[in-house]
Amino acid sequence: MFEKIVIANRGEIALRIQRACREMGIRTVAVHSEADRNLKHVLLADESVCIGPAPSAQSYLNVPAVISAAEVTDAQAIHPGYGFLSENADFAEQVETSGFVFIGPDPGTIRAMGDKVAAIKAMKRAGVPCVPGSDGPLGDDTDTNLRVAERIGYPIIIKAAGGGGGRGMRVVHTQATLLDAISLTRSEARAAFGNDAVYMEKYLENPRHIEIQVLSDSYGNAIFLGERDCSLQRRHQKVLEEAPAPGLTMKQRYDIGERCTQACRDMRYRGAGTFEFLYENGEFYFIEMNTRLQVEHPVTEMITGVDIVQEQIRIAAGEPLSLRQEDIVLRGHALECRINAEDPETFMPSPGTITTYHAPGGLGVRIDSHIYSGYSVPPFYDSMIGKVITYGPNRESALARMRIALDEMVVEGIKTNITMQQQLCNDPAFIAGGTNIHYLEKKLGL
Ligand code: MV4
Repeated sequence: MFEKIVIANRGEIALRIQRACREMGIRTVAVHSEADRNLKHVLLADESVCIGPAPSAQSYLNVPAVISAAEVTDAQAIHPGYGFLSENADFAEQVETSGFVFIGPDPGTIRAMGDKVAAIKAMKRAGVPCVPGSDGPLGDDTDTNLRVAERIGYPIIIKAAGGGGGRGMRVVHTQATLLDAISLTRSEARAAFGNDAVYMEKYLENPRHIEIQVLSDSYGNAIFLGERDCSLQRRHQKVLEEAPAPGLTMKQRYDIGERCTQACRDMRYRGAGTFEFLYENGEFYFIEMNTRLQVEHPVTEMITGVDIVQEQIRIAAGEPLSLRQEDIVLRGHALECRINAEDPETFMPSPGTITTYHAPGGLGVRIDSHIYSGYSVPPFYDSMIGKVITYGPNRESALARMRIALDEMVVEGIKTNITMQQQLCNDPAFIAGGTNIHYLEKKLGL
């Protein structure tokens, strides 16, 4: 096992990774920007290295600086967390050529899954159900493109192969606007991702977003840890997630889960991963794969009892999975509310000093947050300041505990979305369960 790991991230996830390392007896190196000297995990780290000025491009995205920190501290591995360099194949490659272990899949897999056309191709080959669409990237022949669209049937969505997470896509309702939409998406994709490959899919109008968590080792063992429903989102930012997804049957869950683990074996996938699906009328349609630890991983941890971060580290150290599929029991229900430093009216970031903080607690309440009274939320990074996760024997119980936890939570000095989360937890459609990806934006009047 590693003796020392560099945590190449900040905020709540850096603290989360540090806690996993501590439990495994691994020393931690916190790398941070000049604006982040007072981050909780930096203050708690065995060692810390300042890697550059506040802007991410000069610190958390500065590949040579992160690798140098591993060199000067004599660490063996680098955990990238989520965001920043976590899905950067070039970074993973440079980590490895510098003699360190990247805690994640191999660079080739990251690169392949970053190309959405290649990802879909790999999934089709492995028997994972995909959205009806073009077979690969679109060419320049207009007649062919019109024919492909005709076969799929309108509405259609054009997506950039280099996009993902809601970037580089356009919905087309009629044949009349198809060709312009392809050209526009292509030029935007060229400018944004340096890759003008685009593809076509049937546009699903009212799906839910359900994702499957997998763990896969270097020896061909792959397991799934159930699913998460992440349908509650605003502008492609998830707001509240839960596990399991309301209304799924065990058969549906195991059918799709086994497709995903088969795909992991086929791809020789290594590490933790997430298969993202749209779910509509009882069917799953693969859209993207994430090759990183995700923000919402705790809801899966709560219902499985598996520490996903520790498993990532064990897999990266070359250990075989200690769990078999039969060992995974999905028990109870978990919810996660993301807490953001933002204006509740405009959703604009609201950085500043937290003058008072009272964390909620009690049975089935987990707080993943780096904030403390007197901490200043810097304006340079994502506005998420923590996550309230509740667990209960069933959804009603987890929801009751979430309402109580949000009521108990006090964050003063900055604006937050806590009242929005409280309203959501009292919303009849959300209480009923199974709302689709458009529900929250409609409720908020967007
Ligand atoms: C779609 C779709 C409908 N049909 N693909 C948006 C983010 C990216 N991961 C894929 N996205 C979508 N792809 C087809 N064929 C609707 C969305 C979508 C969405 C998906 C998941 C969560 C929130 C969303 C919000 C708007 C659109």
